[in-house]
Amino acid sequence: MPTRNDRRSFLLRMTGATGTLFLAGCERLSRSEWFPKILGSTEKLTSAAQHLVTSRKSMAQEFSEKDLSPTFRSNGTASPNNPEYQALAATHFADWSLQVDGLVENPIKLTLAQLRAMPARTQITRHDCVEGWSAIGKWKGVQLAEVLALAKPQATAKYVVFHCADPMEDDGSHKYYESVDMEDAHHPQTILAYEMNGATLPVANGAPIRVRIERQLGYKMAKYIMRIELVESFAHIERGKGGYWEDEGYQWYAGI
Ligand SMILES: Nc1nc2c(c(=O)[nH]1)N[C@H]1C(S)=C(S)[C@@H](COP(=O)(O)O)O[C@H]1N2
Ligand SMILES: [Mo]
Repeated sequence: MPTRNDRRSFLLRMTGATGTLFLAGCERLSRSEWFPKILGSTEKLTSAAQHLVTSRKSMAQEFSEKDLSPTFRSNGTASPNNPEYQALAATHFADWSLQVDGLVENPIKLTLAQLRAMPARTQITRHDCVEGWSAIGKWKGVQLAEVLALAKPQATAKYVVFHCADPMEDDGSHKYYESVDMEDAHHPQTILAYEMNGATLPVANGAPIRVRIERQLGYKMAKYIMRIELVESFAHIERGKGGYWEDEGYQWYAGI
């Protein structure tokens, strides 16, 4: 069994310069949901270590129904402070649509009904937040690759940016955003999820859709997605680091 210290030094080795940030979160691990059931086993450490040396195309571990956490908590925004979003939520997102644009041949808008009509993937996976908690949840959604195929990315597109509804400042500015590269965007387990644990995705967990990027840390899994933009660089977006937390100093590649 790895001890907490093993885990901590592992995270420190992985995170390098941002280690202190992660360490602060790790101090809270003992009071968190990290350890129940298989979460204390060597399994994750081994697979995490392997991910450093094996292909990024490898699959994240999938679990079974009996492994599901009793609850999947909400973290960060639980209800976007955004009148436009709240109006969409009031009618269960009947008028919401996902805009896919930027460096694409075919900019599109897809309604929730259209996304739900596309081929679906269901996966039970573990979510790891750097604040020191983990939870296993079941996600159903459409593969991001399917959506991108409809929009036809241009050859110059290098990253996929998720623009979210929730402002991170009280004045409504600095909306949450995140990004991944084309390889992670096309990974089979990268899905735009509209269901969690067999029910419609709750607002607290990112309704109407949130992305799952299963081999990355929790902060990459953007909730309340309104728009997907394909870009060649992040220079024109916020502070240019590819994500809200990256702009605050977190690592862009949050692989585990
Ligand atoms: N739009 C948006 N996406 C977000 C966040 C957020 O505050 N806003 N928090 C991130 C973090 S740090 C984590 S751990 C997960 C939490 O997802 P959950 O609320 O389903 O637990 O969402 C991520 N995606
Ligand atoms: Mo997180």
